[in-house]
Amino acid sequence: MTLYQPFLDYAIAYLRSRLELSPYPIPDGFEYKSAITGKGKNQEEVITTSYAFQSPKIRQIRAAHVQGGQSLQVLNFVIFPHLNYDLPFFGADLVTLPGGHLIALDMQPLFRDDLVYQAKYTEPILPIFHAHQQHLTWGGDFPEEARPFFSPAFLWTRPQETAVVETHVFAAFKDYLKAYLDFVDKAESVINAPALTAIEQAQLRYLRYRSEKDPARGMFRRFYGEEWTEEYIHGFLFDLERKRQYSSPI
Ligand code: DBV
Repeated sequence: MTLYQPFLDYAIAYLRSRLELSPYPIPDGFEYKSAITGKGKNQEEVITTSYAFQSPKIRQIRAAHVQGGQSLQVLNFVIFPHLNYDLPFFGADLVTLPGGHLIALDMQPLFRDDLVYQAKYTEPILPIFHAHQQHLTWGGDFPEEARPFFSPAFLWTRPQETAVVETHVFAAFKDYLKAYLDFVDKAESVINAPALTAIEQAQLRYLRYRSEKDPARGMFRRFYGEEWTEEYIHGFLFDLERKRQYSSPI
């Protein structure tokens, strides 16, 4: 069992227990991808598997799971609500590289500096954030331009010990996911036209940032080539712009 498999299994089972999940299409060639990296004795198979679901309020729930041996494990898990809800994104980037673990967990806000929005979607999370932050201390610098996309409850940490990932990070992941689904339960459809436009603009801003700055781009290109990588990023991981072309404007 690899490091993040229990996170993935838990998340899918828990989502099933609380949402009416149906499959979300994964384009051909992305459900399973494998490559061999390294030379000689250091050869290692790197497998990337993808999972995707949708529900009445959620446009896309998707996970990318990269398994490449002890020093290369990644679970990137994002929930994208439908554009008629003001829900934040659930964002988890759980990364293990030769240099160590890097953990990002947040309810990523549509409107970072809007105090009414913060009261609705950040304040309820703060007790959970503070409880976990005692074990998961601030991970230090991260790209300044990414700031607008994270909430004040952004759990960002670089644990030294794998045991910390298995215990404290897993506990935080579960608590954030539960809190997120509590928000989903309560969310009511937005019908006001200016509010809908603002949501769409915020979703596109987030999506464009993440697809342009995907920190995994270099890794994926090395393993699977440029063409596969760009199609994976724009056609699956961050696919809103593609999907929008085929649906009528809300
Ligand atoms: N990150 C992704 C996807 C990944 C992925 C889809 C499927 O968005 C993996 C894989 N993240 C991944 C890898 C690294 C990071 C790092 C492999 C290490 C890159 C490297 O060191 O080579 C949060 N992820 C990071 C970093 C941050 C995040 C802040 C450090 C980047 C740096 O220091 O430059 N999550 C990430 C992020 C946003 C987010 C930037 C922005 C909104 O939600």
